[in-house]
Amino acid sequence: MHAIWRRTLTLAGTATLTLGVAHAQTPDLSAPPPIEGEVITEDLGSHTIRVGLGLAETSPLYISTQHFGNILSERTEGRLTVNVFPNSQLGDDAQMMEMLQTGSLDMTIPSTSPATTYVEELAVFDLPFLLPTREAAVAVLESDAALDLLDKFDGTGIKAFAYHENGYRQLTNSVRPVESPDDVAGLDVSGLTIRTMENPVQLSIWEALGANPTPMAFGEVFSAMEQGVIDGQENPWSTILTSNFHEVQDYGSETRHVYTPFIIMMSERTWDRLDPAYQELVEEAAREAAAYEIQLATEYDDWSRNQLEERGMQITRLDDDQIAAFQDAVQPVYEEWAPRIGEDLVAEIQQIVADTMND
Ligand code: TK8
Repeated sequence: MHAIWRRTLTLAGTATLTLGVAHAQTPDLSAPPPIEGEVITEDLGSHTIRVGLGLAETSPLYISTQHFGNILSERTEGRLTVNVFPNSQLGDDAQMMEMLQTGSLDMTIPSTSPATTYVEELAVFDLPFLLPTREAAVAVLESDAALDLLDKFDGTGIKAFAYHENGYRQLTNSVRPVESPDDVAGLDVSGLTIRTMENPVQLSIWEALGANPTPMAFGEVFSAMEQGVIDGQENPWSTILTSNFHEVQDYGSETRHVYTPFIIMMSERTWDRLDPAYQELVEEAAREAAAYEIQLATEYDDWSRNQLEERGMQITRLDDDQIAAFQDAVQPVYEEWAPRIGEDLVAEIQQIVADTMND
């Protein structure tokens, strides 16, 4: 194999050069499902729908959003088109949701965690170790309990359609290998400064683990790590890879401490401008894109971890006992937050999870 200069995946549109062997940009991904269903041949108006995303062009989220656009355009003979703006270039999750409210952006697909500003109960997804398997996670995302939370955006100026997968979050840092909560807290040395999403439950998790949690918008994380303002962050392997975090993070730990979803959503102002036939199509395409995204995210997950290792990140796998130590340490998060999120909702989700485990 020849060592060559190559362009790595880009962050926020800036190309960086690294010396290394050529790596595939994406895993062998499933092709998008065929676009089926009736084509609307009647001219019901033409619209360009602008979608802002936090993640890069190589992310499962971006690829599925392209598919969403292809569905809309093929099934309206090109009258509905979608323009996707990746890399937080239009703003971070919180800003883009505000832009939906004012109508200055048509669509975005934020994590549930910052969306708790609008629907508090979405914080159920921030509870650590709630969704232990992907099968359980998908069953929850498709459940009435979860779908009812999307209806609660009514009256906010935002219309929420479906859940995508963000995925199992893993810890990375630039200081030391982490095998236990003690490694996070540091004991004799200082605790790791960890960027968290802008969400109080996420903050509680990292406080419970003895870190110095620092809430921050996603788009600022790479440079904050590069400049040493923070030691680490947590995100799914695919995001860590497609955002080039391995360039500034030497250590990863497979903690799987939280599974967070994304929500595909539209400005109500845009929605109101669409003919009812187009509205129906948008909802259908959003659901199809969601199913495809979950499939892509699943395909990306272990592949990304392996790619990160190949690119030099030292990744610590944790056995069941080691995971249990993290679970014990974050128990106070449940005590503090389950009553505030709603004990009934938490119990309902836990029951759906239990049902999938007993099958
Ligand atoms: C991207 C974010 C991101 C999330 C985070 O817009 O903030 O860490 O996991 O992927 O939604």
